[in-house]
Amino acid sequence: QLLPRSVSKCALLAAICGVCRSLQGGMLFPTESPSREVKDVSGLWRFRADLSPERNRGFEQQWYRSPLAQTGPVIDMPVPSSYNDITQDAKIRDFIGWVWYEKDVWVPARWIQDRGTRIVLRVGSAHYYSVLWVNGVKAAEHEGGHLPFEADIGGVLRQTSGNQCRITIAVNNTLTLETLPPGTIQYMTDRSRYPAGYFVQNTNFDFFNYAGIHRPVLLYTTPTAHIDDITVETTFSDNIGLVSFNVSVLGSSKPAVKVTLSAHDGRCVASADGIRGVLKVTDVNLWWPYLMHENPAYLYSMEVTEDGQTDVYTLPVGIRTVKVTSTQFLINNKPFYFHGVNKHEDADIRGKGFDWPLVVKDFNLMKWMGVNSFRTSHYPYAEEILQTADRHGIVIIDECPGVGIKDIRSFGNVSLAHHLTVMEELVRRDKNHPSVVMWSVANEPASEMPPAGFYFKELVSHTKSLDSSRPVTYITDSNYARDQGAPYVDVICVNSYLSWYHDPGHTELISLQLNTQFDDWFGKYQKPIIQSEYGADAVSGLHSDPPMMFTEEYQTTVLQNYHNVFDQKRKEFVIGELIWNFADFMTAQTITRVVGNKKGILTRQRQPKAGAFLLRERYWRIANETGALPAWARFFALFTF
Ligand code: BDP
Repeated sequence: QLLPRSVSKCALLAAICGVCRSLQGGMLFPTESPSREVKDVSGLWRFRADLSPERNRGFEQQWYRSPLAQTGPVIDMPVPSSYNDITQDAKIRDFIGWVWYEKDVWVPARWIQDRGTRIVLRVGSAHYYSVLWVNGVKAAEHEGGHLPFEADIGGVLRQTSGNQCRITIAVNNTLTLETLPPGTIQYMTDRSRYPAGYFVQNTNFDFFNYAGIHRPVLLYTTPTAHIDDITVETTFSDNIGLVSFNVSVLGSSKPAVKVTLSAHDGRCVASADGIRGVLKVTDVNLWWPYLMHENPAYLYSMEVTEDGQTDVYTLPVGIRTVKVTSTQFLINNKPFYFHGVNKHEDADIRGKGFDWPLVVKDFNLMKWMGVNSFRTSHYPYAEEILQTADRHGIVIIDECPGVGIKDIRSFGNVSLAHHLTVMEELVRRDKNHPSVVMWSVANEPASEMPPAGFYFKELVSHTKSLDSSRPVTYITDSNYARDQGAPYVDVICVNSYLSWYHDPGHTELISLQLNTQFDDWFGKYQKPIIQSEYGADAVSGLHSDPPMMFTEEYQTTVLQNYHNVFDQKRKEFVIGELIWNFADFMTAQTITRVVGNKKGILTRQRQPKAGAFLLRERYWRIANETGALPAWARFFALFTF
């Protein structure tokens, strides 16, 4: 059974139950506190790919029932990591179907003995469809590759074992017309060219479909009466900050909640009792983006306690507002210009596996380049990345995995129902991050097709009903002139590849064509525009003058031509520019990709190409023009460039 049967069953159920049902429960990031413990069970796991023709032997033989090594040969597999690039075996790199992970962990005895302790197993993300067992008992099932899922496993543990716990996770990377992103499995039936049972996975997106357990696996505890979710929304008036909060408590019929907000120095600046209310902060320190203020990224600490310290959860809170006019994007009522990048979760060996050295290096590079924002193209990134952005003041456009929706069959009700669920999961996870200023519901869908209008109306309005404090967009391909979704979004985000996919080699046309692009979109919709992708491939070290495609000189020439137009249009209604891409990244093998996409201004190993220096100079200059740079940075910008 190549396709997880339950994928279509779940999606169908969701469609029947109506597209606007809400997810149960919260998804607070597991943190330690006086009432909570966290145990990271990432590391080395046992691994086995199900290479049987139908990919279903693991289920037929119930590999979750006994130690995986007893079912057949297992290999070491690091978690978190994609499994694709870990071995020397192309069959594992290109594998499609179920793979099995297993690990034995010790659960502290006191967790098991204390019946007042809830024990939760949480998977940061696994791509694409996951089934989770604990000691052979099914504990959870989850569809979707970039968002967390968890299971309360206290009951199973108390029934089945002592303190040893065998965790088994089966993960299937098969994509269907109804998954996000969509894909199709194609069986090749010409026996003169393909052996029996031969199939390939087709997709419409331009990055490698890395798979496996991509983010940390954690065990954590809460008391049974516990804080399940917290929602904060912030605003301010003059020097008073307002933080409205809503706390949901489970396992207690009469929750007694106390909320306190502390400043950096630990001083309590506001407090309140009750599950909802508004905290008033005098002389507020607002959360400002990097390079926009002397003291960016100010975070308060909000401590929520339930019933006299029974449960305690601490949430970082940045107080800021976001607004959109027909020509501007305002953060704290001041115009904000996105000078940023598009990224991927992608690196050598680990693929899409979460990796702190890579995260910190990327933030250092972004700050070095004067980047004030990025878009999580084309799926939600790890929560640790969002937390880092909160702490550094890097602004985020938070994108869901709605990429490559090109087939008309992917605009049906089953797809829509799943897409709405994914938006619910995304907003539930990321709603409290001050860095997140906009939701992106899709990238370059075939928005000219008639069903797209209804589809995007539903998606945008549902996202707004989940979170009214942030604008919503989707990323449109400049080719889709007859766009059906644009009327519903707040900000128009346009991708275009002038002198690359159109008129290749003719950089002299960029100015004319880009002006036309902007004037057409603004003329039609009167909404602010972000150039959400532009760029050109450059193989690092390849040179030619006059510039030729694929050289570093060509990439910088394309950038310069775009920049000249941006500099005119940002005086009018263009509110941002995001280069495609921050770094080179892996793709499927095709005749248009030379070991991956080379539109990075950095190599995949994060070394700068000429374009990175060009962009660095530009971004610091733009930041300096705003006049809001901290003194050290103004000095730096003046004398460096
Ligand atoms: C854009 C896509 C992006 C691709 C890029 C490219 O949004 O995912 O990687 O084209 O072709 O249209 O480089």
